[in-house]
Amino acid sequence: MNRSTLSEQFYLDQAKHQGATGELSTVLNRISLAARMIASEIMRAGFVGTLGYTGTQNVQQEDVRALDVISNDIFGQVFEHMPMVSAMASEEMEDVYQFADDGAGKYVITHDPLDGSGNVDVAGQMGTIFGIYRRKTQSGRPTLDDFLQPGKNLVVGGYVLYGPCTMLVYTAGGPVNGFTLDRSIGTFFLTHPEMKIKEGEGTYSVNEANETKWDDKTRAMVAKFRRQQTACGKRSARYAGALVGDFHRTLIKGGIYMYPGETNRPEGKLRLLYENAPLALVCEQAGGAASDGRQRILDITPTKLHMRTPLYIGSKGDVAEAVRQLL
Ligand code: FBP
Repeated sequence: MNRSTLSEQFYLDQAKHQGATGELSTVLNRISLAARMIASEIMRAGFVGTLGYTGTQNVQQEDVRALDVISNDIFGQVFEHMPMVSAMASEEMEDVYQFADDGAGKYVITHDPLDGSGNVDVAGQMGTIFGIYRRKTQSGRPTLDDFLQPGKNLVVGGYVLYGPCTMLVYTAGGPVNGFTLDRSIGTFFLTHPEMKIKEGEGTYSVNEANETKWDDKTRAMVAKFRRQQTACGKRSARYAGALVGDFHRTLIKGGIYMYPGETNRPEGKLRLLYENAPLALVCEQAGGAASDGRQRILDITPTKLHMRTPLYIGSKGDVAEAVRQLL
């Protein structure tokens, strides 16, 4: 395998190719730095005692883990004093966080610093999900309005997978490329160029223990996938309990990941701005699809920072079949 394609060089080449200023490649470099720092924190959590909870709850009313806070702080650290980035929105922060500088930066970042943090104590897969938007407001400090944009406005969408290896996968609106971290030298190398999702094969991924919370149509649809009774044919069941892990497998093997709405929570669990939209951009750029069961995820304009939507994401045929069954 040609290991010459360093991520840093790739970002620069891509920027040059797009006639860009290179500011975006600087932002991508910072994201890969955050990924390496978070990967290192995860690996040594057992030694330094950062497994477990902090005893506090976040804006989602979820119990916060020490690594959730550490990962969120790392994003704050790597983007403080980055003139092209003026603010960030995070799963772990109630409001928009404005960086100290004059706030003139043209980009804002959305992120889930540690997705699947429930897997911390069991050494399971976890991830970071990120999106970069160009601000809507040209002057002055960034506002909430700069974040309430549909996913189709994303400049970059991507994720980091922390597992047996650490991978960074993103699209800047063009092809989807995957990089693997060589921990011995702390550098990401391009290992998965121009990723394309498979059609007509793969797995289905949903937490079937939530079945009693679903309406009849959703229950019937999932049952058809379980019984191999959909137009998609055979699909094995897989569920890592971490969106990034389940999505990454779906991107490589094909199939579908679902987090349906529930009768008492029709909007479901997952957050549009920093979970569903960035992954939807990656999936669509890889030839797949992403829906909330009724419309394309990338067409939905968030009405609030922590807005949730149901998610059906994966191979075009599987998502179309799931949506058809929900009609
Ligand atoms: P966070 O860990 O970032 O809150 O993400 C939500 C998440 O953990 C996803 O990663 C995962 O797919 C899903 O929730 C699991 O939910 P459930 O336990 O209901 O299946």
